[in-house]
Amino acid sequence: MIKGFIFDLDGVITDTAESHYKAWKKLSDDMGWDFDHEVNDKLRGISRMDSIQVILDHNNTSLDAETLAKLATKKNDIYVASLETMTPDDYLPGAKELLTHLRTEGFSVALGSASKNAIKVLEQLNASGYFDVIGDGNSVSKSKPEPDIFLYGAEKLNLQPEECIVFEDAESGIDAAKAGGFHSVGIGPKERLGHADLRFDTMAEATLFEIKSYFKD
Ligand code: B16
Ligand code: MG
Repeated sequence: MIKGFIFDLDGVITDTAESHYKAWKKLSDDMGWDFDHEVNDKLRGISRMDSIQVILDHNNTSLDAETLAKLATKKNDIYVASLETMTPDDYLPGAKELLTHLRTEGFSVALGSASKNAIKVLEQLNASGYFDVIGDGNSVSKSKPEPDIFLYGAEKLNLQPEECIVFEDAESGIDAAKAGGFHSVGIGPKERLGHADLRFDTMAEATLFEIKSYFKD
């Protein structure tokens, strides 16, 4: 029986991919690295340090750990500054409606994001009240596709993985949900999320009615 929901943040509740893109692009331009939207799409759902490694690999470059950490911090400062303009109007269409519906129906709800800035994003959206548990990039050390962030959320909700549905926009996020024994809903195209149990192109289609119909016991 489904008792809980665990939501990814970026790409499910709100769309920060373009803000991440602009921050990585600025850093890449400063460093003389090649970076475009295709590379940015590979960063979906993966941690900040894994992201900078993907960009370096794309540029056949390597740097020492200290320099890498400094550059990742520089990118993060640009990204965090851009969050100041985010408002409660910036939910992805349908996300706020689903979260509200889950609250009304008494489901347990956790956040399971790779982002270390998740609390800031939730504050900007005024969304913290929708979540019983917040799991973010500071909660676990192994990031997606490892299942740790979702296992953390389920444990804090006092639920078993098979009692929870994970919502994800990233291929690595659905991999993580499956590795942990969770049900999964993918938000995005089939080419990326064809392995999710259930998939919608956008959150606007992900109504509680549709979800309950699919996951009924
Ligand atoms: P930060 P999610 C992920 O969030 C993003 O999709 C990914 O692009 C980003 O690199 C990662 O958070 C880390 O973010 O630099 O803010 O710690 O999709 O797991 O909610
Ligand atoms: Mg995401």
